[in-house]
Amino acid sequence: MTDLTIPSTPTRFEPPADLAASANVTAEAYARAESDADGFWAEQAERLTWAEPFTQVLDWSDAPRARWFVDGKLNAAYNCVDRHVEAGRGDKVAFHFVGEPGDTRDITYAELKDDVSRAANALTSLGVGSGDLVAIYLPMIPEAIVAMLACARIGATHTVVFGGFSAEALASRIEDCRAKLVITSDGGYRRGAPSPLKPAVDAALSRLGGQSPVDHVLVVRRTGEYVPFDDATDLWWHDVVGSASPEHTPEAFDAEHPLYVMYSSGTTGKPKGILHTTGGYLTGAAYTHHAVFDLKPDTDVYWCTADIGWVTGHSYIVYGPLANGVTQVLYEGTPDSPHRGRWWEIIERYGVTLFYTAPTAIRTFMKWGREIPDTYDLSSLRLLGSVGEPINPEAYLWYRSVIGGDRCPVVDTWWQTETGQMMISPLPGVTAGKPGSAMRPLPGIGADVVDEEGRSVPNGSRGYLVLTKPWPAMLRTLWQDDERFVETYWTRFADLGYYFAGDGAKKDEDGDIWILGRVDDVMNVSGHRLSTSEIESALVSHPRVAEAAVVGAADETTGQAVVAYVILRSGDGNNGEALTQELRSHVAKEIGAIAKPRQITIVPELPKTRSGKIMRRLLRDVAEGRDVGDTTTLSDPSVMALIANRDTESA
Ligand code: 6R9
Repeated sequence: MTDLTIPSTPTRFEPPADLAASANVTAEAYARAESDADGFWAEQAERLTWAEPFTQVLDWSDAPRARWFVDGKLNAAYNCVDRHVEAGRGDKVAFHFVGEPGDTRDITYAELKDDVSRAANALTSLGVGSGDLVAIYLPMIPEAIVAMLACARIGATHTVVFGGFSAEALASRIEDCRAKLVITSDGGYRRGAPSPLKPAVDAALSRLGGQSPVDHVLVVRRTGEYVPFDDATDLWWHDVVGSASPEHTPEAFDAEHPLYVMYSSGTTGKPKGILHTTGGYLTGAAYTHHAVFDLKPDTDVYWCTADIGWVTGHSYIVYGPLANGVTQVLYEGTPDSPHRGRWWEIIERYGVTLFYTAPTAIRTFMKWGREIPDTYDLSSLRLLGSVGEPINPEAYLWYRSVIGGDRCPVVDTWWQTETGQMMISPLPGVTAGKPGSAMRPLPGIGADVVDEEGRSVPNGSRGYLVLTKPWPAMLRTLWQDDERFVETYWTRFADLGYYFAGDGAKKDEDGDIWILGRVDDVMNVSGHRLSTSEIESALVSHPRVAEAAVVGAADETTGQAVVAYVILRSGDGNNGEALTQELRSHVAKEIGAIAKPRQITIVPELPKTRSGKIMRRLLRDVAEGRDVGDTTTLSDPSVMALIANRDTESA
């Protein structure tokens, strides 16, 4: 986690007067939701268009398995697209798409409706229907959103796999969810060059061989580069979708119909398939997007820089913003292609008013220097959001001042793939924000910081972050692993019925919440969740590695960085730089480039307790350059001296 030092008297920034005066949500919302939670959430659900009304807000009788908006029926794609067209807003731009090479495309809601309808018809013609799983492995191009909405429209459940993940990671996800169809592209543009995607799908399918559940691969042409094509399975998107009819009548699905599965790193090597359903999820995403960004759909231009391969892209590029009918920017590439002012140039060009990004990006821009954003006109901005990891006060202050011109409030939004929607965040028209604090649970949300026994800690103390009541966008279960769902989130404080978030937090003297980072073996690298054991498994799958221990060490730019300690199998061969490079590439191949260790140190032994548990805490001390703390529980305390030695050699 970022080394977050909580100042004793934090600075506070009052909401701008004009924003407060016309804010979508005022302080009353907290009391309203507190006194009548069902009524409050029913009101939020009315933002959506229901084909059949719900008869009950929440059925919690089988807790922790929730049913929200019981008996209600709706279509998520209709809510995100058609109803805006029917309301006469078809000409409104849904997306200003900016490709990395500089190509741009404006897509109106009417065009989006036609595209989604064509894709829905195409999927149906490929035999995909309600209850089927579709894997989406695409760059940040409009077709990614069209594909997600087309699935939702026909009741197929999508699982978007981040384009940076490797063939191995893709194969395990396809296998776990038994996807019938994979939607991919020849590639996308990254750092000024085409970067292929389809070959990873081919490799994943050949790895699965006869076990592969996939009937077809639908390929979007983006880069025009050559791709091997297997006529038995592969189809071009422009052929199949391009020739399909733009007429499609959406069917209404139950509020609890599975909308998507998003795989996320857990504390074991096997990623968790987090399941989100339709009515509650869409309500939670749409309400928080409206409340936390103070969204004025007629005038705002919104830009969330997340990738649709992560939950932030699902809730705050696709479902929340489209349900709210806003105009947004969609950008394909990296912040430094072709130059380091690319993002600010886009904000200036499209007059972006609401901007949502991650602390790791902000820290990178800080390193590049304020001279870069200073040359652009960023005066259209009126609100800035942060997500993915704790934002250290320095980054917050820089963001607020350099990007926000000291005029825009910063909303630091804490939430997770599991929560589906923002949970702890300032309300921009109400809260006097403190740099570094996510502040308070949003209206209708119950969150607390508790001790080992689940008792609320007094102000000024640290503890575990818990969620104390159900919320509409909560995960419903883990895909085909309900037992792990209960075990992971609901067992630790079972008597109290609390959801265990896996984060440590502190309540300051005013009772405001500061998130301190994960308390489990999950790392946060540039806002991406990675599991230590997943990377360890990748390392030990290399023939030269006998054992590996991975820790997340504080890193100035990425929040945490992957640092690995490896014991080699005996035998000859190179043990030096060439081998560590090879191991780094091996991890990239097994999981993806984001999981590549920053540093690998080859050690003779790992620090273990007498019961054989690796003491990662000690390795983290070494990785972060601290004196090693208490080693008395080690079975052999002398190993730390050996490791510390190796670490200085390799540094
Ligand atoms: C949305 C998302 C969830 C984990 C979460 C926490 C960290 C996210 C944060 C934050 C401090 C914030 N996290 N937002 N920590 N302040 N505003 O990132 O989902 O990828 O599932 O990660 O990220 O540790 O538990 P996900």
